[in-house]
Amino acid sequence: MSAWSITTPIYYVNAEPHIGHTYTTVVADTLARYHRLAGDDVFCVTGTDEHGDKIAEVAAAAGEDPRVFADRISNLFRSTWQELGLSFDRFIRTTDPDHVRAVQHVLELVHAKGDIDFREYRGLYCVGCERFLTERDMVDGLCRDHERAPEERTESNYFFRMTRYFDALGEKIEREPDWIRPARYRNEVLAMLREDSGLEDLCISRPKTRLDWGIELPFDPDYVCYVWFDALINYLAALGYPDQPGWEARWGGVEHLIAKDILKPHGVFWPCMLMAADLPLYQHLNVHGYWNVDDRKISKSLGNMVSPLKMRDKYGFDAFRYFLLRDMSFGLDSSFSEEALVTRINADLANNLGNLVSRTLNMTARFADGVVPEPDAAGPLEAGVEAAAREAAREVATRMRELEMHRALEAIFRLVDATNKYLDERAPWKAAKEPERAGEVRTTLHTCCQALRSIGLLLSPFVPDTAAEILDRVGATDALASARLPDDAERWGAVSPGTPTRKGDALFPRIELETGDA
Ligand code: ME8
Repeated sequence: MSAWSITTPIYYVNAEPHIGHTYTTVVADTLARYHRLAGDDVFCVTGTDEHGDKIAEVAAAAGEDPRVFADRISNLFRSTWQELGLSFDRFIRTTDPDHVRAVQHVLELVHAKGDIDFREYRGLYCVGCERFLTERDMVDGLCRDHERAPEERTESNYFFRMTRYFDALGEKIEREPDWIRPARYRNEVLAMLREDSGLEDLCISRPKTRLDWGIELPFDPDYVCYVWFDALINYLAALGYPDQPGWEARWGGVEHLIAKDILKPHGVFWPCMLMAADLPLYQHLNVHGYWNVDDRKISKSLGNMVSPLKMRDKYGFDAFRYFLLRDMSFGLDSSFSEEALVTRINADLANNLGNLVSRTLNMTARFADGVVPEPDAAGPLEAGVEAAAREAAREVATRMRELEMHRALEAIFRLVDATNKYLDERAPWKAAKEPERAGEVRTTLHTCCQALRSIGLLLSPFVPDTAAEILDRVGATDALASARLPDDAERWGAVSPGTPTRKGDALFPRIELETGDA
């Protein structure tokens, strides 16, 4: 048994959950479900990131205390994931007392080691923004938002001497090519570490006179901690660092999931922080691409955020999560549209999978009194379906290790296709008309019931409710409780002859796309 601790980013409480957050959270949930079924020890973490300028500003704009504001949005994230059946072992908030303790603990360690020093910083400060501006914040020398010239100011701050770890980090990345994956992001991190990238030591404090919504530095009460230094430590705090039993074992198997937008803090700041605190590095950094909506970047002003609850209400959440997992190659960008969603649901779920389930169980009701029939000896066609189940189970195991969820689903649907094709070849609706072929009909339906059990087990991490329904209809309700993937999905003959089956309604009725929906 191996330990798998799966993390999502902790989301800022300045936006409501949308398709992007939902994707990472669904991937975490799918991996967690898969590894639980594979018998691994799984600990799954998500949460919210609540400190810093950004949150203080939106709270002020809403006329609310930042704590009250953060409570409200954090609860919205938590309840959304709960409503969608995405379950976590820990929902961590950066305002939780154990997180605050963990951050202060790391700050003390790194400070004691001599990796934090106090420096004067000189820069262009915008009074409207109450912060230092970067090149990107300015147009023609004026603040982009306030259209006024920033003033030159000097401020003293604490800096984390991160650059001294760059060589060690670069060596680690060279030594373990899939540590940051897929490879394109590993190469991006290597480029960040090169001297000409301009990446310097990290300013990790904000004077309270300017911002007090943050965690106080344990060695200087006039300052709070910079929000990224604070937020990254959630991954340790959520596992019980520094003093809860068992955190080390969990930390040993940490798989971080993020999108490419936050590669720098996770690929550079975080490993440097861990090295400075003399802690082991994470297992893998898994980086996915961006969802665009109707080929445009998601943004509040475009109003194209795509609410997961609305998608659930309209199409069912299994259909939506199937689309997310099937239509994005992990690592690359992908585009969402309702038209693409509906096309995918109709083709894969209504036609392919739905038809197989309804054909098998309708004919079992009609020709076998609704119970799994006793088969005759299996022939080459039956052996072909069994081999397809074996191949699917093994390929899913390989693909899940590589985080290629879309390929895992393709493999499962090859089994669905093979079973549909087998059913067409055997055509039990014709054979049933000839009494001397009764044995063949029984064998055919028996084989399809076994295949449905394998399909149900394999689909369970991806579309849990649908999979449970398929297993229930085929009389394998308890299969999930004791199943071990991948072996159990290969086990043929596990649904015994005589087991009652149930027809049920269409799993996924075909959807007609309303004009104007897309
Ligand atoms: O960055 N496509 O929080 P955040 C795919 N608090 N994924 C997307 C996405 C999109 N269009 N938009 C958002 C933060 N995401 C920090 C993280 S972690 C210590 C601190 C997902 O609310 C994706 O996982 O901006 C991305 O990395 C994350 O939301 C950013 O969430």
